[in-house]
Amino acid sequence: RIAVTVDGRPVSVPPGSTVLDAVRQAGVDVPTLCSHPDLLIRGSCRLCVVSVDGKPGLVASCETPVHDGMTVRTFGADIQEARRVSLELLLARHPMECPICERSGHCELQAVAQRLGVRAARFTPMLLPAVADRTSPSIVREPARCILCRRCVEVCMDVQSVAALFPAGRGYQTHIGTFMESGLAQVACALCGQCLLACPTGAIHEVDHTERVWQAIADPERHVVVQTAPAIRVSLAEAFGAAPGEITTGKMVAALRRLGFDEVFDTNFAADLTILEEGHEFIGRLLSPGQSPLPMITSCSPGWIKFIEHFYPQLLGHLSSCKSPHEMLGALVKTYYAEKREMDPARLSVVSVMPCTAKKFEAERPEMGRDGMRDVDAVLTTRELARMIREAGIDFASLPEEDFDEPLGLSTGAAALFGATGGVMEAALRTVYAVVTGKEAPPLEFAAVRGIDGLREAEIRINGQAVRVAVAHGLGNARVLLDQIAEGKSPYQFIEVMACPGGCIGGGGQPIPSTKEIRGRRIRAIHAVDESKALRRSHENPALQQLYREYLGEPGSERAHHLLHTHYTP
Ligand code: HC0
Repeated sequence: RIAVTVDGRPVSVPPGSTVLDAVRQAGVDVPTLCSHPDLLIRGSCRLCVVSVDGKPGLVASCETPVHDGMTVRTFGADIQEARRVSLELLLARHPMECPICERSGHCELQAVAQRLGVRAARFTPMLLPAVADRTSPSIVREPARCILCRRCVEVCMDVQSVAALFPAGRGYQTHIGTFMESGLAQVACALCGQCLLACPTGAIHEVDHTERVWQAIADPERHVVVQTAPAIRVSLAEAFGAAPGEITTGKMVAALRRLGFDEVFDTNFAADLTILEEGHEFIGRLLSPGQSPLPMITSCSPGWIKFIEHFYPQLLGHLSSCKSPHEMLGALVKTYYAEKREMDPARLSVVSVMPCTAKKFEAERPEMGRDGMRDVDAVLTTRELARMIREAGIDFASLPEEDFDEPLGLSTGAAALFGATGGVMEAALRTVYAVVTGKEAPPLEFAAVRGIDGLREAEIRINGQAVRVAVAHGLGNARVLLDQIAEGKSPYQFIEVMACPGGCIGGGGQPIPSTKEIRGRRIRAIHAVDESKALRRSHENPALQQLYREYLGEPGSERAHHLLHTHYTP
């Protein structure tokens, strides 16, 4: 280990550490706007400057390696002044529109300005004449609010391997650009929103659907049904100050009723339904290999779908034909549920609360609806729901626990798993194994597909046949598996891909911050939800069995295909 002295206190850090690591080890919190625990960014914002014995001037601690015997000073008039100048230069090109900015109150720039005691703008404002990009159905970019930290570039390029965003221009004209300065809707962007999670300010945010949801709720002619994704119940409370991983399913349902939704359903019900449809499809492909290509790949993560459409359109046939669960639930609300309640489906609005920005895009895809009717009418992110709860003056922490409505609110532990990487695979294996072997006590937990490694694989023996499966989360990892398929070298029969690191619990619509450590806590909560359920295999869901008896017939039936499946074409 390397011995360093920070403000007179000795610390030791592993070789390869930076001065910033050593300073933090000493318990000192230096300000920074570009450093991020999941990303490798060095020296963009210059706020973390410190003095190091033997080096002239001040150095950015995040990009300076430690050496044995180094002595560091983290505070003093010179350091204070340097940090303030750097910050004020950033503020000189930043629009002061905090009261109307989505990130106000939890903006890192705002927090640092408060912390450094900056009260006046010393430098003449020189705002870039930047125009907001509102072309995409999911994400808005407001370049005027950008502080050029490059976190979005790093996550888009190195984690997601998409490279939709990159630095462009020189000097004062430097900005984060896109190919030919086009709108996000015109470039190869997966709309996963990881850039948005990484952004320290309000320069990237979701397209707001709260206004259209308020209007639907206020309209006495409309019957407004809401559904919540598996990941919301383990993260929503973070927006109200709770620790990551707190499970607040009952309070979430209670809050939605108080907001005025007429019916509160659970996307988890449709996750169970997805397992029956997708499991059936997989067994079919496995037993008649010539008909549809193997490996079959999950199709529920819309950022992933957009990625494969842009970068590997020749492999679209590998996708399962299943729509994603919230689209399935929307389709059922406007058919099965409308018939049961004798309601005109045109009077129904379906609102999905999702941890995902790409779901806004997915809901508008032409494939997701029929007879001129959308399956889903609005998609709120976890953050947007939290804003609505706050706007309505609801004290989230003191809400009682309430249950979802019947019949589309009942779900198993398998469905809960969908929210975490590996969860769809594990849920599918539970049902596929039980159906194929007919065993009474098939295995419940498939540990090999759990975990946080970007790529995981397992071999499961079902009735003597080896089934090789793989799981990828984060699009850079998905690319590895796709390259194998493209080269004809994939050893797998079934692959799960989720666009976002950690799966949906790490989605672009989740509370910020959303770091690796926080994602780990949310994943543990997802597993706890699974373990708390009396029923843990999707095919055991009695409401689902009733749906098949009353309406759909068999998995893969003609009606199931009409409502629940789709095809993506290049
Ligand atoms: Fe997911 Fe979903 S699990 S995509 O990851 O499959 O967003 O949470 O709602 O639809 O169920 C996201 C999360 C969902 C869907 C489900 C799937």
